[in-house]
Amino acid sequence: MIATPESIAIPNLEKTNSMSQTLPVSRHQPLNLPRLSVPELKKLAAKLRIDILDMIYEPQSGHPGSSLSCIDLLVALWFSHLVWDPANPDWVLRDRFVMSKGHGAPAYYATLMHAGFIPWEEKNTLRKINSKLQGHPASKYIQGCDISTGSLGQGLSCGVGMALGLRLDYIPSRVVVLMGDGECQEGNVWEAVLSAAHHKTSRVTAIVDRNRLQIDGDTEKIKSLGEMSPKFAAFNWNTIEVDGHDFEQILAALQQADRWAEETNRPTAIIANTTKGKGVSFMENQAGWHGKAPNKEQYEAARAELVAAYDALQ
Ligand SMILES: Cc1ncc(C[n+]2csc(CCOP(=O)(O)OP(=O)(O)O)c2C)c(N)n1
Ligand SMILES: [Mg+2]
Repeated sequence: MIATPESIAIPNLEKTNSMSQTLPVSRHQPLNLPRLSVPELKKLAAKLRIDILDMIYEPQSGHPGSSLSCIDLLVALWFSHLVWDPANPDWVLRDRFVMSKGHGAPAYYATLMHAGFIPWEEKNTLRKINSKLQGHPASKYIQGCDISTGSLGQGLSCGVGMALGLRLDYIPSRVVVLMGDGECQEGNVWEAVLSAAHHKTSRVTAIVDRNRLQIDGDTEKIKSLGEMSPKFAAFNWNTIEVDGHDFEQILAALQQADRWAEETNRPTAIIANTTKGKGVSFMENQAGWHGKAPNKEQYEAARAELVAAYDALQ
């Protein structure tokens, strides 16, 4: 499936919102907003995987497993779904994005570098003193970043609050929140899930990076999350499960979330089944690579794999 501008659903502004208020604000899709086809998205994600590895190797610090797990989701979101203005990061009608799993910052920064919000010259400054690229995203320093994150469990509450604020201002923007699965063991997440359903914030979409690993191992052994879709459904959310590395599936789910936002009063949870460390064979499904930098030998081996995968897409 090739995503064209026409295929990108923007909430219907003529309709009423879930509080039965007429939405008077209209918005256009900025002309220079990058919208990539699926082959282009695949290639971009393969390229950004290399940038993530480089970024973490340089300071010998960061979260490779977590970043490689979610980069396909971020690329699909930013370059085929979210509406934003490359020339104006603060455009009031932009969609809002919350990187609730803030430790995946290298993936987020690589995405925002490609979006043009962070200069590529800053790539080698991750986690360095006085760098804007802190270990976790700080909205004060990062253009295109709507809220600082890193303390797990809080992002969905922020996203629901944003949606309520947007509604008060009659702004029809969508709010997308990306969470880790281990993060969903935080009680705050489920308070936010309740709030979103109660307040009928149907334009909120929560994506769970369901890689089944957290910092110390298997989520199911540490505190079982079980089947996540029925849990969200029981809280009155729409739910959909996808392969979080399959762009067709990710984009179809996001388009479904848009339809549901107009047709139902419920927010949507996308459970994205992913592989932690995706793309580097010795990092895949290994909790030990959650937050550890590779040494020189490991870096060279990992980079060779990622470059080969990128070249194969040429
Ligand atoms: C409130 C809070 N507690 C602990 C941490 C430390 N921490 C950082 S990442 C992480 C594990 C997260 O696992 P998961 O949500 O599954 O993320 P992913 O697998 O995508 O890395 C923990 C415990 C934190 N950032 N915030
Ligand atoms: Mg996880």
